[in-house]
Amino acid sequence: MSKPEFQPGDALLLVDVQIDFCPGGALPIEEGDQVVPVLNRYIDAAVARGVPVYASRDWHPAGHPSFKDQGGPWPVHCLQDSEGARFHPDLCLPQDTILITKGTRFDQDQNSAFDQTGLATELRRRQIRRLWVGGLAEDVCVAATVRDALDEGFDVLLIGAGTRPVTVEGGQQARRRMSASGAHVVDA
Ligand code: VGL
Ligand code: ZN
Repeated sequence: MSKPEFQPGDALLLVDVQIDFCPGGALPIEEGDQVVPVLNRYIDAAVARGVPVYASRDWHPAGHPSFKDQGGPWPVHCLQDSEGARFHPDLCLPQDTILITKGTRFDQDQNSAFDQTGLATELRRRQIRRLWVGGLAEDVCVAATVRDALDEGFDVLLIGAGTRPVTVEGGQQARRRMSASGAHVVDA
């Protein structure tokens, strides 16, 4: 892996690196845990350069509309305060990580870390212009987050080795779409 070349105005955004999305979890993504050592290197470099670290978490109430038993597409996962909703234990988040909680609405899912969280406002307030994005899952919440980031006018660097999809085809399609929309894939 090459060393990330952070610039002033950069932030690191880690999407949903939670136990339930890793092997053994409630909605396991193949090799989901393998993003952790990769993202830890980015965290180290970010801390060394004073680059702020943001981490989103999927944080669902019981009976969430995205759950199969409610007619949604997914098994029950990332229940608020459950073990499976915790960040992966090996992810070395700095103490001053800025937490983005999403998926808490009773009436609709929020795949993107920008969806009704105020994240764009927060980033502009901190004069962030460019985001390094990694996490889970590439074809679901990472893709939605990258799309919204680009729509909000941020430059996006997708950390290729630091993300994994729910399905292989979904991941390929998501990466093509993110690239076509202007995201740059680094560390592929
Ligand atoms: C996610 C499926 C359901 C994700 C969240 O974080 O990518 N995927 N909820
Ligand atoms: Zn979810």
